[in-house]
Amino acid sequence: MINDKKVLYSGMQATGNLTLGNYLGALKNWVSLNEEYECFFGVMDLHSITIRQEPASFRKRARNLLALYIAAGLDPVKNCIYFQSHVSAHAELNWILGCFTYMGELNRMTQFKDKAAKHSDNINAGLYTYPVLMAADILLYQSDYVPVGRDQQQHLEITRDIAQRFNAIYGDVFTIPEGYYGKRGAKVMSLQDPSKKMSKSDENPNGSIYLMDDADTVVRKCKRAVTDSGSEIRYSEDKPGVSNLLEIYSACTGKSIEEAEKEFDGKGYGEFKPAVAEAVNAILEPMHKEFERILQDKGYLDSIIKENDEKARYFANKTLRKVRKKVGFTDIPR
Ligand code: ATP
Ligand code: LTN
Repeated sequence: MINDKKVLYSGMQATGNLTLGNYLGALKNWVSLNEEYECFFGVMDLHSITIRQEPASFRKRARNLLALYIAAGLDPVKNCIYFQSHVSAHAELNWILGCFTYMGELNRMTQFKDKAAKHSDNINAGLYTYPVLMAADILLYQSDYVPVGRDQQQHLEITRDIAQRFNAIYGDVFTIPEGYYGKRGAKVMSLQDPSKKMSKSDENPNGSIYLMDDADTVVRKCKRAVTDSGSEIRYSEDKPGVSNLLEIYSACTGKSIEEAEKEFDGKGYGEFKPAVAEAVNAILEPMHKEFERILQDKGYLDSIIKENDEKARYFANKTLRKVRKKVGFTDIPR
């Protein structure tokens, strides 16, 4: 607990450009959580280098991601938004927890298997121990809740196992975190293959709407989105393309799926697709303006980064000191 509130922790990697899926499925839903929880949202740049990054564009992308958190509505005073690599406690606890994690456990991680297959030229140890660092992220802040998508649930499970193992040896050191499954965010599928989720690492850029896409690009991508046989605008399992567009329309306008179906009853794709694009642009345009404003004010962004890094360090170091003591490291003379 911090300030009588339970702690909630999440973050995104600074790999690739964020998509509408990341926004509607995660970011948008984070915005109001600080009313109930003490929230930490990291830019997970340590995790990002498990895949090779080009330094100049990586530096820019990580800073842009933090600015995008703010532009999407995360208040940097009410939430702690910070860079993982600025808080060295993450790397330190990662090492310690690595000594409490079994290779057998890591061998079962499906994300490692997927990523190793995808990046067969660079199967590095960081990719393998990725879940240990994620456990360190979560446990450092004594987090109660972690909003994660289905693909990260296995990592949350191993985090709980590591924490319970550590507590069983040393007493109550870590809060055991739980998944946060509050208001369900929309699941957005690829515009080119609605059986796949929209993803920032998709090779086909037409499948994803990026948060930084300009209005014309959004219109073009929506127009090109694959649809299904028949011309009816109806939500159904046998119409994955149209259902996905309806889901996007509903999430962007706040209208229910039923309301949206009624609105387009008897109308064709010629009217529906531009309306979807317009709804998406109504979300993206103000976000772009805010993003530019934040990035241009370097002094403002730097001061936010400093304050939030400081806050993250304070809580992280508190836990790390406790862990060091429990494990039996010698005191650092002051
Ligand atoms: P990558 O392609 O690099 O694996 P990604 O786009 O799948 O990335 P993640 O970084 O894995 O995204 O996820 C960040 C957050 O966004 C997670 O909380 C995840 O659940 C959410 N998210 C990602 N894609 C979608 C989607 N298509 N629909 C809804 N939520 C999504
Ligand atoms: N692995 C996550 C990003 C991530 C994270 C975390 C999420 C790193 N550390 C701690 C929640 C809590 C991803 O790729 N979505």
